[in-house]
Amino acid sequence: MRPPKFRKVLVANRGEIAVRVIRALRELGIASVAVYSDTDRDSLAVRMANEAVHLGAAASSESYLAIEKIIGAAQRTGAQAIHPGYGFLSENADFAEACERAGIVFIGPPAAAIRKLGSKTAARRLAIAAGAPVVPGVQKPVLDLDDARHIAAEISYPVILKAAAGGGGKGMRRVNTEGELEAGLRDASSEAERSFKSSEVYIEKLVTKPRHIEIQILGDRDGHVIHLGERECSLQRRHQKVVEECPSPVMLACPELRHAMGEAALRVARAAGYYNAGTCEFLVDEHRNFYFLEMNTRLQVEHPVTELVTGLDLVHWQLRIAAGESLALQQEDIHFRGSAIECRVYAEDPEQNYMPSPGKILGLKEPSGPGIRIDSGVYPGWTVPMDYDPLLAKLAVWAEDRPSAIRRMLRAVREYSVTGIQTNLRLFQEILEDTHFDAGLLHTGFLDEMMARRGRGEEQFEMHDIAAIVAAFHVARQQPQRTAPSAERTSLWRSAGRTEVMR
Ligand code: MV4
Repeated sequence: MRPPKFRKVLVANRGEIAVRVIRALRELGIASVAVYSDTDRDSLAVRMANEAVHLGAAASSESYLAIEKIIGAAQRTGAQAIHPGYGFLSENADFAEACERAGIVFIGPPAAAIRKLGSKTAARRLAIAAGAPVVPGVQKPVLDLDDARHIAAEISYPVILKAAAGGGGKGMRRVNTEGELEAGLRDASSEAERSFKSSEVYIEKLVTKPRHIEIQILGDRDGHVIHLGERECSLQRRHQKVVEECPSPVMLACPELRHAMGEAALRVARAAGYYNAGTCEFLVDEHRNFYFLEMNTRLQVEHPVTELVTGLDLVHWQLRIAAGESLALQQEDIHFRGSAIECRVYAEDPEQNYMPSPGKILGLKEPSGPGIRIDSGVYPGWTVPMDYDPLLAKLAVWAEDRPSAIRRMLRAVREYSVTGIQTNLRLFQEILEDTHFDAGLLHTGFLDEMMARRGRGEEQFEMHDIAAIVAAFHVARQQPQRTAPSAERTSLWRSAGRTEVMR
């Protein structure tokens, strides 16, 4: 293999993904530079990197989102490239362009593709032009209630209202009948305004009980693009993925669906002039019709399940493509073997409606043995900060088939022990022992239904709860020795008539 073009790469991220990228750099003989905020001074990534540069205060705006600080760190350390990980600046076209202007390689897609695919409406138009199926709907924002009535009648109920300026479920409302439309439009618009500073919403046909299945894409700068199969990501809580797996159980019953979705994803990627790693998200209905939702222009959290089943190292390929190498893989070279499942281990308190549970990790016992992979960003004695997403680690397993993978994951979860903070580990045991999960009967409402079956529906917060939580934050903020949760990390919002504290 040709020697790497990069001698040194800066990792512009934190936690488990920073450790993951540093490990890939070590294997390729490339020096690593970590960047860190005040609260991450003793982080595992800082300990493992060859060099580390302090960015500033815990607030992301002062650290992991501070474009000029990060580029300055790369210039001062002589890094030839920057890996953005996921989240933070990983899908920020301005950052990608700032890197290129500074003569630093952005390890990801071209800024033009990030910009093109970053707008949901532009991505939908691009997908339609590329011949990828999209959900029936009208992408232009509704003008008023009459316009909404007309569009919804044309699409036919049930419909879904979505915020034009953002995603992730905020500003989304299901409307079953015309009688519900006025209230739905009012609620969706006001939440869209609060969340995205734009009250514009548009209407789509509701896909009932959909699966959320995504296709991994890998392309080089010469326009050669392949897909690496699918990931089943339907197990989500409040639009946060919890358990992912590869292959999707639905593909085992319908392998031609993988080919059709893979081809659609490739058409979107080619139309966008895409290269490096990316992911096309789809909804799949109960009749196995699939609909393009959006394309994520970054490496995903859940990439390990694809790596386990294909045997490829996606971060290695990202680095090689960014260094100008051609993708020496053809579609026929991609084979899928066995089954992989990933559980995202969060510092969350199941007794407090999965509120973040920061604090010092007193004890840590991680599972091991055949087919176990742990991508962790923590160690015993590390204090999980309240400033960022509380992901501790990803536990992934591989086995010859899905039933074996479920058994192996159950064994691994039972071996996993974290003391000093609360975690969501017990939730995985419930999921893995659930007969509907075992049968592969997955859809985006699965976890809500499973919890309802177990008599533990999502708790609702009353406004007096909110007042108590806000007061607690205020008190915490007054304590000199503690940093209160940063505003950008935790926000309260109303959704579908209930109020939840959301990360
Ligand atoms: C939908 C849908 C059903 N029908 N669109 C949620 C956030 C954004 N990614 C799109 N989402 C959805 N769009 C139509 N026409 C259901 C969802 C949805 C969802 C999608 C993927 C993963 C989890 C989800 C949880 C709730 C709703």
